[in-house]
Amino acid sequence: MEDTAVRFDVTEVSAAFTAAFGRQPDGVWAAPGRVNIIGEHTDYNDGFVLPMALPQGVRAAVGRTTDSRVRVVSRQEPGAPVTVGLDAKPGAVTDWSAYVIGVVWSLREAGYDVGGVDIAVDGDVPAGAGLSSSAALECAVAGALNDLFELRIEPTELARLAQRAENEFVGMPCGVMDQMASVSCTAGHLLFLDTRSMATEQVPFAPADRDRTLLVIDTRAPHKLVDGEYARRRRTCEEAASVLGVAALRDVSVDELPVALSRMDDEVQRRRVRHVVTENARVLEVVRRLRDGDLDGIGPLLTASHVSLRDDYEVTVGELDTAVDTALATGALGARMTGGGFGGCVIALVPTDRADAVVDAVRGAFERAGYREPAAFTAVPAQGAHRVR
Ligand code: GAF
Repeated sequence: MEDTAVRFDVTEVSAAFTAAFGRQPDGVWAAPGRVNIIGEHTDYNDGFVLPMALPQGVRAAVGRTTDSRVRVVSRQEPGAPVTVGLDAKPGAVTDWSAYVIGVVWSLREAGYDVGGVDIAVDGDVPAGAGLSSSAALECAVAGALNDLFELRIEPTELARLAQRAENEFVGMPCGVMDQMASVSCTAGHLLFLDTRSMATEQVPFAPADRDRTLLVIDTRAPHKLVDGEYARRRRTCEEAASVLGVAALRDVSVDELPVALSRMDDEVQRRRVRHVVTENARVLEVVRRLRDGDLDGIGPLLTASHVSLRDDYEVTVGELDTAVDTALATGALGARMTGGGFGGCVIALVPTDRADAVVDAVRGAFERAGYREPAAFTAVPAQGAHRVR
């Protein structure tokens, strides 16, 4: 299994800044990627989520300038700096730099006085793995601008502004979970977030103390049609809420579900609603069990979440289902896909002495199925966005 030590080495991102812009940065900021323990496709339904920050993340070396340009380089995208004016609008750039320039746009749109900046970024969140590399990028930059321009934006508002960058500048209609996880998670905890009230609770999570391991298995399945499918599901949920006469699907309880389903004619819509309503209930139950110290008791809820995402929300692919089934057959207490789906990662809660066997079994099953070789690591809840230097 891969080593999971925190690798926020700022030397390389600072060197990339100096190579591109010929001076030292004013500082370096970091923001993590995340895995979501449970609460999938609930955030844009005003529901509940329970993510944790990963040690992997993005570093941003940033320096103020006296002109009115934004210049951006990335260690993962060699080439000349992407350069735009401070007044760049959505559509001005459409590549990776949109996640960075979009944050400058979003803060300025909200009336914050962000001036010219040079930005170098570096990251070690595997891209396309559903571990929120984009939110990490947005939040590292947002944190840097907040500090450098002394904007005094509160964490929740900063997450909202990063989300707006992704929604309106990048064009991905995501919810707020990933940005909140990147900004507000703390080491050793899961972040229980109510995406309607934006209330948060830090839930202690230390599986190693109970001889348990939270494995993240990256299926490396190629993402296909992700954004279109995501947007379609979001739209279906909004239409269903409107049919039911509620502000969001969060307003439907499990007890009310049979009646709600009987009021919808469309079978696809019914399945999507069933997922969201039962998933919200599962998040609350997982939090309750964790507060009671019943770590193993969350296993069946994780697995039920996967089944719901597979059968009702229809966002899994063969690789995700194979990884979950194999992990469970090899002794996992619970397993599920995590993130938006259509590829990406699976999490599995396993007795620590079974962790290697689970990873080996998944590797074997993938080989037999002709899938790409998966990658795996142990997830330990890490710190949210912060200034490194
Ligand atoms: C993606 C989105 F960005 C999140 O907002 C969330 O909806 C998630 O998919 C599914 O739970 O990561």
